[in-house]
Amino acid sequence: MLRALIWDVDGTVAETERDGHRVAFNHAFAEAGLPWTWDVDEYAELLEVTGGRERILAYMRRRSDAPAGEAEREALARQLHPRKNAFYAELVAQGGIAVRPGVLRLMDECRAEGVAQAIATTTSRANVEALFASLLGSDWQTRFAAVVCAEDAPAKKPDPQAYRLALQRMGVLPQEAFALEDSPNGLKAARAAGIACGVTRSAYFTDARFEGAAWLRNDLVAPPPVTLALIRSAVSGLGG
Ligand code: XBP
Ligand code: MG
Repeated sequence: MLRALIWDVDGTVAETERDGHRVAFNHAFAEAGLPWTWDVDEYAELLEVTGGRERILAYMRRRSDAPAGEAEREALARQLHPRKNAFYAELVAQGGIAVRPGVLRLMDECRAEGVAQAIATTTSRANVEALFASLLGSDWQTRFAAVVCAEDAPAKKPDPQAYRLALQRMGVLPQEAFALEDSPNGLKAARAAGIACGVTRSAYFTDARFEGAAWLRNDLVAPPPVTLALIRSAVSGLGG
């Protein structure tokens, strides 16, 4: 029986990576006087590392103009990352990021049918707050039984920690839940927690392989639209 739907955020709820996080990282680099710019193509590679601070650290390893010592790099990443998140929040508050098609309809359907909802993301809490306040209004938290962010689950996807914590906080078993993801790392995380997972491809993962997905689509609206009935049939088909 389906009791809970667990949402990934970046790429799944909105196209945040290309138009939000990437742009915000570049603002933070410029503000710090660093000649670093992440273009749309390079950011595709950088996304293999989940977590903004971790992504900055991975990038520094390939830059000859980055600080040489590990401790200095860590300190610089810790300085840049909150500034990046502040720029991201500004951009989102200005309405710079639109919700992906079908997301709000499916969220409303869950609420109407008493299916609990949770968020399991590797992004910072401040980013989730900024994005959902902009998309759903200031009372957005009332829609979710659990909101698990990077601060709660420091082991980033593909580690299943965020999903396990979301299940635990809701008191739901893996076979009673369904996850929605857009990335191979997100899918791996959900599957490693024992949760069936549907994938809507986002801009950066159009050609990625998604082995083990319950279904794979370009979005939640392409006919037939993803409804709770469709998700329920995927869960029961998997023996859940
Ligand atoms: C997205 C991420 C995040 C964002 C940046 O994960 O990997 O790191 O790119 O956010 P998900 P932070 O799709 O699971 O939400 O800078 O806050 O890490
Ligand atoms: Mg994602």
